[in-house]
Amino acid sequence: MRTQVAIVGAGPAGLLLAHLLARGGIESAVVEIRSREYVEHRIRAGVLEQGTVDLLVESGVGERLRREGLVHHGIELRFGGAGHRIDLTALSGGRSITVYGQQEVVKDLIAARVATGAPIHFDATDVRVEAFDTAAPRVLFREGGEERRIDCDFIAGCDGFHGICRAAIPQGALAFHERAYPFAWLGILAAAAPSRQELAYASHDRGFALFSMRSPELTRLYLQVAPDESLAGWSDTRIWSELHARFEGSDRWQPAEGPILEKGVTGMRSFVTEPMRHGRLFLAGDAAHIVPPTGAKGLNLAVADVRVLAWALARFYRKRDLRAFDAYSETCLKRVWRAEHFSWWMTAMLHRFHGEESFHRKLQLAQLEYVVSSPSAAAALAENYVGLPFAALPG
Ligand code: FAS
Ligand code: PHB
Repeated sequence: MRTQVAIVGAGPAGLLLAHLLARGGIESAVVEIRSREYVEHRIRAGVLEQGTVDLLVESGVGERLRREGLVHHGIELRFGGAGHRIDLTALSGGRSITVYGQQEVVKDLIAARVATGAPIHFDATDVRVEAFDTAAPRVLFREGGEERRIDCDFIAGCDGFHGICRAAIPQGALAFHERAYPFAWLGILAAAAPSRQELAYASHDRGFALFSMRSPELTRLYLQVAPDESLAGWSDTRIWSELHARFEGSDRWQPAEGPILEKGVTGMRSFVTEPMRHGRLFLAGDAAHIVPPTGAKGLNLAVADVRVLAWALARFYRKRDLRAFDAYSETCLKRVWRAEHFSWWMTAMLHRFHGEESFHRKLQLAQLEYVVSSPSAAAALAENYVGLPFAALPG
């Protein structure tokens, strides 16, 4: 097969890139190792930045998002037995977040892709990327027992942290910057009507907890647990009991309980690959970087990356201008490092570092007190949380 851009991975990065390219008249083919059913039901992120929502709506895939997404203008930080609202919209010049599950974004993007009839290969196996340091790169894979080959001009590595594209780049060509955290998140999806309108982040002596939601019927909750925590030790009763303990406060608010539909443990890491390009292979999204989910940045960074990549590819096909590709990695990494810092900062401020001396916990509480009492400190959190404006891209 022949196409202009071969995209490895049908997560938010790969699917949105395919969609943006198609709107610019650029052909692509998407190769995905999982089934359509699997990727459309993988529960992950839940918070969309203002810029992400604007881009999805402007590019014609935001109709259901506008209808079903929950627009939020604030979050609450809970510590020391009290809740403190951060007015995101007032502090960020009118910007907001929208709660809309990542799997819903994926469904909308796959529906848009399928409607165009453009190729998307699910259930691929043995995916390989080759010759991306030449002008004739290619993607090889097996589909239905048949060997397949896509000849293309460029390859977009959108295959996530555990994909093959980053690993295909020759040793020594990339630099990695990473940090591991001494905890993980145990996440649950509960069939319970959210008992509050906005998200609540709790920093309790017992550990961090997060209250979020997916719809008027579904509550999403997270608990800080040990980095190698096994779900086996967490009965539904123990989960609810720990959540109630960590959300305790003088307002007596508590998450409503309900049948737990899904449980999972997600490790926490910060990771950045530099540069995000090698020859005609471009890395985007989790294939290039990972953030701890505390700042709700992972999915939004993937969107920001492919917005720049789609722009660079459009400039090439419109003007045969290769210089835009030179700007890709540098432009993306500016936003990536801002989001890496914010995600690390939120994580360091809100989680319990068991084993740390009492001085560390006192510093955390002092910082939380400052953030909720100083308008400028709260504004710094708000503008990062709703998402800073996208980088300007020359026409
Ligand atoms: P993705 O990982 O979403 O997509 C990569 C795709 O490539 C997948 O469909 C995969 O099947 C496919 N693939 C892998 N190897 C391949 C190969 N060899 N060939 C072809 N395809 C291949 N972010 C938040 O903001 N908030 C959260 O609460 C949150 N929770 C998360 C929970 C978990 C368990 C994980 C793993 C991540 C979470 N994230 C969260 C981050 C997450 O949302 C990512 O940032 C987001 O999925 C990034 O999108 P992509 O870059 O498209 O990568
Ligand atoms: C979620 O709803 O899944 C969510 C919300 C905020 C975060 C992380 C995850 O910081």
